[in-house]
Amino acid sequence: MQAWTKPDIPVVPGPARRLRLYDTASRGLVEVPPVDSTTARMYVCGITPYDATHMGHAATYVTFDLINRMWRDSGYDVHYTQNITDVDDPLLERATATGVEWTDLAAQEIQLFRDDMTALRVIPPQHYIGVVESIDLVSDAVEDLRRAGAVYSVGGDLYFAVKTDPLFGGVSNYDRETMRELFAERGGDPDREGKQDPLDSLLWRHERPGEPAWDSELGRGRPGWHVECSAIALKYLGMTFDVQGGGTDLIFPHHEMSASGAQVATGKHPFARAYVHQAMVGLDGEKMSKSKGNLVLVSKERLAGADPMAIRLALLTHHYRTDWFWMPTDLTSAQERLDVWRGAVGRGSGPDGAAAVDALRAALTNDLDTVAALAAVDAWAESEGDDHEAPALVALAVDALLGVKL
Ligand code: 5CA
Ligand code: ZN
Repeated sequence: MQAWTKPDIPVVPGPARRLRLYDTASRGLVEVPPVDSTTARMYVCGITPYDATHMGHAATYVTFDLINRMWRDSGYDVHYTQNITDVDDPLLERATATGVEWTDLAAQEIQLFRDDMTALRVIPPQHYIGVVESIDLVSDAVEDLRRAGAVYSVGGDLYFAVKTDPLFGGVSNYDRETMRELFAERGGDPDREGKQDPLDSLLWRHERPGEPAWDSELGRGRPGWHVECSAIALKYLGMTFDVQGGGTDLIFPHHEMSASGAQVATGKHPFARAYVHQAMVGLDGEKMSKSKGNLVLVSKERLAGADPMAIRLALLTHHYRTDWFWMPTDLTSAQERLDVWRGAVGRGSGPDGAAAVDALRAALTNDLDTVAALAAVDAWAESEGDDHEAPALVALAVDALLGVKL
């Protein structure tokens, strides 16, 4: 699948710093990639294409864009892969409910997402991969699991037996009761009769009348959700890549199951060196979600005249590990800040530019502390100084590191 237009990414002078990120699995800060590596590999779970792109989605992709930018600043060759869940129950249900062909709905929403990502200056992945174009890949991945003795059938649907992974649970660290609750809430079927373990997850759903299906060695059907991401990540990044990313709503079951499937299929561990999660963005006291319909869409705000750089700045105002609620005033405050910054980089001189850039790098490499990063730029913009090169240097760094074009 074609991704979107790549923004210019200027090179910033001065020494880079090593990125540390909070890893959900080890519950601590980790440095990725390892010191001796020249490449950095990241997989971020992409959209299910309907009701895209709301501010929660945007916050997620901007967060992982910062990781991409910090790695590039350190000179790493970044390999970035993102999927599109372009066939799955919620998409099919929405298409049926609105009387639109599911393929048309997906195509239209993917294009909207591309336009939003371009406007927000998010660096595109090199591999932007839909499930529909990966049917053989996913069915091969299920075959690998079958060879590893991890697959059984319930009425023709194929399931992954979680007991085959002794490390199952190591991504989320949740207890069984929590897992079971979340599994039921997030697309799982703990109560289906015939399953060996309530937590076993669907790998391949055999054809049902009126549902899309593809021929495969597994029988006519379509992929389950979790195996899609492990199959795509393994093919385009390989085992033990650096960052597996998405929102905290994906910790369980999605990231636990994808990691587990890959571990059982390859006999190796871990799937990713760090599991990084964006906290939830909400609206009016609830998580912003397609199923609840409480959405603020990037495209609507853009159409209403919002500067995409103000939207990006509004998202960066919150640390990625803190849940927050979108407020219309977020956008007005971000626009005010943007105006101040633009005024400051338009001056003939300012305070020490190299020091401001180092403060920006120090904040962002410290687990993406955007709150401190924005404060560093504010402090520079609010003071006077006689460094004539500072305005251009700060504008360059804000563009390259924060992705905000002034
Ligand atoms: N297609 C799957 C991942 S394979 C999926 O979760 N799609 S999604 O469209 O529901 O979400 C896309 C991305 O945005 C995911 O990484 C998800 O964790 C994140 N996300 C969804 N809602 C929010 C929210 N309210 N706040 C922050 N991130 C969110
Ligand atoms: Zn995923």
